[in-house]
Amino acid sequence: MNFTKNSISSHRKTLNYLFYSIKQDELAKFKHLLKAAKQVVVLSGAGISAESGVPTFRGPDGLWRKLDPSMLANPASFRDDPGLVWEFYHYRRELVLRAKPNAGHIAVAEYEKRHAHDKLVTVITQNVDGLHTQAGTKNLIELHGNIFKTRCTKCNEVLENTDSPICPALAGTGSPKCDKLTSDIREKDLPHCKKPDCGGLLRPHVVWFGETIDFRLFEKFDVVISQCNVALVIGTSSIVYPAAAFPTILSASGSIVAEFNIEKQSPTSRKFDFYFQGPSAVTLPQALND
Ligand code: BV8
Ligand code: ZN
Repeated sequence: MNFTKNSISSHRKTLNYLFYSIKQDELAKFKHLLKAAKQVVVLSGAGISAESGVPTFRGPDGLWRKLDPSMLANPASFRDDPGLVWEFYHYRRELVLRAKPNAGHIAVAEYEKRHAHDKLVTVITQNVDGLHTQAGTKNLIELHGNIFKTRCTKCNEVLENTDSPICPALAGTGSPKCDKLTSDIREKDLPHCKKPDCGGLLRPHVVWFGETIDFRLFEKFDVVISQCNVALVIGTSSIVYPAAAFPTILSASGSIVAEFNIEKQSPTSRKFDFYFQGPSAVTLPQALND
């Protein structure tokens, strides 16, 4: 069997993936602390959905049409070219509609369910893909909204919407490989509010850059963060605020903080109590399987 260089390296990656296991002594210490915890916070970012095939924002597969997502996830771009922004979201909706929660999402949801009688587990996600809900997580805060909800720009009505496509004009559009940086879709062909006295243009019900998080969530955060004993920070580059500040605030308020990330950690960059390197679909089941 002639192994080419590629097949060897992908073979090694698979083996590595299969036999990846966290440093057992660190894991034992973490699990001991987690066992005693009454309030657990899970803060997740795009990395937890990577193994479900959902591109991360800043990973190698993260860019869309050479545009930084933050150039699309903002109100000014929507004002200037709503068709282009809707193509971006149509692409992601269609991709996520085909995605399934992975072992990481499921480990978190099953941990919450198994400890319903003795711990309060709160999941705060930056993700808008709805995969935590699909995995069964109940106590969930979708900090940045959800791409399967629309909000009317005129009457502010928020509705669930999993239509595929969300409107005929978007069918077959949104390919990330196409090099067009504008859209030909006319605004009148984009999704509009069905209320007879409204008809306003719909937007995805997500928080764009430059928009504030729902202030009602902050009161909830104060309680959750002040009472947290152990926090798991999963698959986030901690670049986007205010979520990026949460791990430091949690640590400062006395919580044990464990990071789960695929990146190798440089010795100096360790900021919190634990760092478990690896794909979260592998590391989370090991960390939460009590
Ligand atoms: C706010 C929804 C008050 C949309 C998102 C200038 C003007 C205006 C605002 C600002 C400004 N400068 C700074 C700001 C604040 C701004 C901000 O933080 N900007 C950053 C870029 C510096 N924040 C805001 O605007 C927020 N609002 O501050 O309001 C305000 C208002 C006006 C002016 C000032 C302040 C609102 C931010 C919300 C933006 N919306 N999403 C959509 O999704 O379309 S954020 C977007 O990024 C996603 O939600 C995503 O989750 C989030 C963060 O990214 P990550 O989740 O961390 O993902 P990333 O790809 O970066 O990293 C993935 C990680 O996973 C990596 O570490 C990787 O190693 C790891 N990984 C990969 N694979 C795996 C893995 N780990 C484990 N296993 C694997 N298999
Ligand atoms: Zn409306």
